[in-house]
Amino acid sequence: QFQKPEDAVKYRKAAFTVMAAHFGRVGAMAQGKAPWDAQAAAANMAVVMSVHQLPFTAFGAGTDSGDTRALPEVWSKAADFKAAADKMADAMGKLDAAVKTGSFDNTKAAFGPVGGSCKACHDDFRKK
Ligand code: ASC
Repeated sequence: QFQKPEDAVKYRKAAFTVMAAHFGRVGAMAQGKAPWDAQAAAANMAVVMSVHQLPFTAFGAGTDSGDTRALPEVWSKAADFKAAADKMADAMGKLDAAVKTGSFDNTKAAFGPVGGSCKACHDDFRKK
């Protein structure tokens, strides 16, 4: 899938970067730091939904060194890493559904669990 390990590292970081940019725009609204705009939230959420699973295709064997903050636990506790990604995907699906209702309150309520799932994975699987 990737020619060289460093290509995989670059790819997953790029995917996380795009995801964080668009998730962050939804988050700013959900947290009251930006005005609620249901259409903008939906547009940003559509990008998030199309990219949030991509990084996890790029943590293959041999991609544990170089320019990465991934901890060895990504590979040594692969089942836990997958469970953490699945938890995020599940929370993300719920946030997407909430955003699609057009309701700020629904979005606000569904946002927290996603942020928590990001943080949980960073705490366990990413260098500080
Ligand atoms: C974000 C983002 C993350 C998470 C994390 C939640 O918006 O880019 O990595 O939320 O900060 O704790």
